[in-house]
Amino acid sequence: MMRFDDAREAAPAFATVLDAARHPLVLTHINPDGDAIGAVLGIVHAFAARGIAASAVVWPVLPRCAQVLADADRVTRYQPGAQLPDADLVILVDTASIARLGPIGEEHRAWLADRPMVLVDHHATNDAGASLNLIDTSAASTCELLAQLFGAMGWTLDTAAATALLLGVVSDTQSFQTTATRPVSLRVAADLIEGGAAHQPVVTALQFSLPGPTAMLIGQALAGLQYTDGVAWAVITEAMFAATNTLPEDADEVLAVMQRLDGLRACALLRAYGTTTRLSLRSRPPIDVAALAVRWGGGGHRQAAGATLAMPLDEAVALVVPALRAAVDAVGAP
Ligand SMILES: [Mn+2]
Repeated sequence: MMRFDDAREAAPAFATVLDAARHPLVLTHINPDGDAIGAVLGIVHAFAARGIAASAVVWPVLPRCAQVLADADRVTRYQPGAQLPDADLVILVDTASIARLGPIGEEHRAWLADRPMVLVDHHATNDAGASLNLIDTSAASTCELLAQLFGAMGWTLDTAAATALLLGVVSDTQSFQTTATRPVSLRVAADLIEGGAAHQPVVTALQFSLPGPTAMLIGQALAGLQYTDGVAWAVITEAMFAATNTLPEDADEVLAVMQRLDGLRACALLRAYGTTTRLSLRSRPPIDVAALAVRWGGGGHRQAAGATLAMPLDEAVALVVPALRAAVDAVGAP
């Protein structure tokens, strides 16, 4: 097992493994976001330019912003019980552990363990379970890391690959606003745009494409917003999703508004997901919400983390809100 935390240092080892792959399979975490799908398609296009057809499987669906990316419709949406495409190398991106693969990981644990696996990620809670790992927790996105890695490996990126990576860089930094954003995040974006990445379609896909139903979901969820002394929380019930005809990923837009609250220190969005509750946590430094998420079997970054709780919404609220309040109080006054 090899682990690197710097793309340049990792490049020779990655070049050896990626150059030898003939049937790579790219996987990412459940409910892939812009960074995850940008990384998946960035890799698929980088291989395609070298004459290698990589396959990619996600679960359950691609995020809406992926529509702007070439060949997004060729990413397979996993059906529980299905086989995975034959592969001589598994490439795991933006994923902290096999458990974060959801049913793909649960149903193919032995198959995955039998194959060489490389991993590129920036999550602080990554368990480095692959044979070759690049985990740079200071990277603002996995796509930023991949752009550095491909550059150091000497792989040239075409417009399709560069656009996919740019989507990940811009979305995971929330347009270069997150605390994780660093000078290299902007340099990587500049290089990608210089290399042909389609900047305006990415911006339109991420910033100017809010669907009407999602706006209504924001209204319903925020009508119940609770906000006192720097701690905010809100819930999304299955009834709200049904009434507005929205999807779980639309909840991210609710969080985006909550994060703008004046004086916010930490916030939680809890949404019903069948018999479980999906929890998303956000904070401003120095509040560490990854530590909280880990307590409930989740993970993430210090300022953005999540977990899936095996309990209904009301029980999850009773568990999470006091714990979030305690975490904020433990840090003391801002
Ligand atoms: Mn990411």
